[in-house]
Amino acid sequence: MKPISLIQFLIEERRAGRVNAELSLLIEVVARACKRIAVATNKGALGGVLGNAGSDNVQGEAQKKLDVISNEILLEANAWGGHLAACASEEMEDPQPIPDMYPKGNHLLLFDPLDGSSNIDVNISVGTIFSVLRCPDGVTEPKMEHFLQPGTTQLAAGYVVYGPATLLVLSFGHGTHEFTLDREVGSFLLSRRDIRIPEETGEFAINMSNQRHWEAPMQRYIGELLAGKDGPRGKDFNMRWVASMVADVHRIVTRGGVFFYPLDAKIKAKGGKLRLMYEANPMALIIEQAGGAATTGRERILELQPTGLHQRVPVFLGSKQEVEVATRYHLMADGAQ
Ligand code: P6P
Repeated sequence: MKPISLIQFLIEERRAGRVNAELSLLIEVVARACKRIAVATNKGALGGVLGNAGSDNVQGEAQKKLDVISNEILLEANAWGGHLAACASEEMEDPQPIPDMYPKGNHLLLFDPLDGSSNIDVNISVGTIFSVLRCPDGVTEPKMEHFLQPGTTQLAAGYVVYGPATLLVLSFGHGTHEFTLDREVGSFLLSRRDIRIPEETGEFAINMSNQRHWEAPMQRYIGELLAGKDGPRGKDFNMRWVASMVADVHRIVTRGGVFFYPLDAKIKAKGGKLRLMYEANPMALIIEQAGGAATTGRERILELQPTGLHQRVPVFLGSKQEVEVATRYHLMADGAQ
């Protein structure tokens, strides 16, 4: 049987009362914009879009040309649709209001337009991460504080991974589902419904080069994984690190695993490396809706009360059992202090 398209899926969800018309149209617009980003990334060197843009983003990171292009594609696609009150992006200091000439909607869209962009020039998978919040009633000119809602209030979260295939993974809080882009037709087709992440795993993802900077409980936990079957865990573990969150998370969504970007002495002052509002929160909803867990090593990510649009947090996510073990080690160490 031919898989259903994203649009058919969205109509089903609307009929089931799990999504309203405005939100489903917003997701269609975002998915269409990501198809354009896929075309741009797939051009590689032929598109004249590799390399640095010669500017820095709000994080002080050198922007790739494709960062800027992807950001513009998402802003332009969402300006006229009438579903949004404002957008926020990793690439922009402040929220972007919808231009006055267009109708405004009741949603706020946050995104990392091209996560992992440092991998573009070496042709490793990158992705777009997005999160949808409700715009507070009566707010027509959303300010930053209107975006600072806990991850549990997200109406939708998703990512698109631009890899050998272009895949959209999406959750409205009623399961996590995967769509594969059929390039010949130009449609996203449902490839996995109600994904379940195995609770146990033998695979972890972390940037080991930071090991000497980790907190003691992280040293202990990873040390036990590395000890393998002769150690306290009694089994061998494999390791992966793509350094593209969307690619690492998608591997976990596909076959299980656990991903860590813990606090370390280098980044402790900043609160972590990954951003809460448009990386950790959307990924946490997707992972939890697939039966996994997502914490900061101490707290459930989705329950954090945000304090800033570009706030950074530690991220432990993936197969529930391993996230729980690593989190327990941190809480025990805190309790011992
Ligand atoms: P590191 C990419 O820059 C990113 O924000 C995530 O996509 C990725 O998981 C992480 O940073 C990689 O960080 O320190 O290994 O380069």
